[in-house]
Amino acid sequence: MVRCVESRPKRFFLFLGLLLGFLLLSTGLRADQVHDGDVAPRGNPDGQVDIADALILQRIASGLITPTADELIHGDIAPICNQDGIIDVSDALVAIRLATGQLTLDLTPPVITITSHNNNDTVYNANVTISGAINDSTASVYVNGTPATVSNGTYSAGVTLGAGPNTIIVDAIDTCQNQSQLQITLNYSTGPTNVSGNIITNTAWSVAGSPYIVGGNLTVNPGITLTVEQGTEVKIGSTYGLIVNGSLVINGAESSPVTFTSNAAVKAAGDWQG
Ligand SMILES: [Ca+2]
Ligand SMILES: [Ca+2]
Repeated sequence: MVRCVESRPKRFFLFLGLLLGFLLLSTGLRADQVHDGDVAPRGNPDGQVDIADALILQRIASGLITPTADELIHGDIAPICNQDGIIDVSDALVAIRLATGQLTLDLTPPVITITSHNNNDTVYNANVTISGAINDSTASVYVNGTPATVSNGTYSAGVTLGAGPNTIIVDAIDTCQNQSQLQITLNYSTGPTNVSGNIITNTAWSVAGSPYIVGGNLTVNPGITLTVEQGTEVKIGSTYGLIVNGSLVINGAESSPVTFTSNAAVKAAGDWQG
């Protein structure tokens, strides 16, 4: 006799899916985690705070009902801008002030820009100053975790780069804990790097040494691979050529291409021989 046995992993994932669905339905979970006071109608909050929200918070504060995980986040609105993780009578009182228009909460993240550099820029000095605009005078700005100087709607901070690509993260956080973040990549090059003659071992050129100035005929020997990584610039001097007897691999990306140009001050077609 052959018995058909359902596999355990399948049953486990079915159980997990049902449990998750039940939890989402029973708690009315929203994707956001905003301390806005919107808890009513229960299980289906309507995007506004009125007296119904204050009443639910009052019942939670009195122990008459148990808050869901979602209500614990959205209902925790006191102390203002400095939530304490519990819902008590002060949260209900803030909700009443919101419902009656005596108070509005700052739920808007600060807007920041980076104006000193563009994403994927190449710089030739390890020390750079990152700067830009910040629209909220109460906000603190951090560049790679270091506090920036904020003044008259602008911020700036010094950063020391390592050779090659560097991730720059700018965080802004206002006094109500609203946050925003920007991220760019800056390439620090120790170049220019002068190259000529024969390449006799597998070699990679990257933005860390860019631009590569070809100052004489350059030959990639048989069996040898020259890899040119994304963002690298190669400048080939007048009348010189790149002769590939081995392999040439170009790893350009759309956002960070590899460029081959003439090294002549005034560039003309046929300056260099491919
Ligand atoms: Ca509501
Ligand atoms: Ca609270």
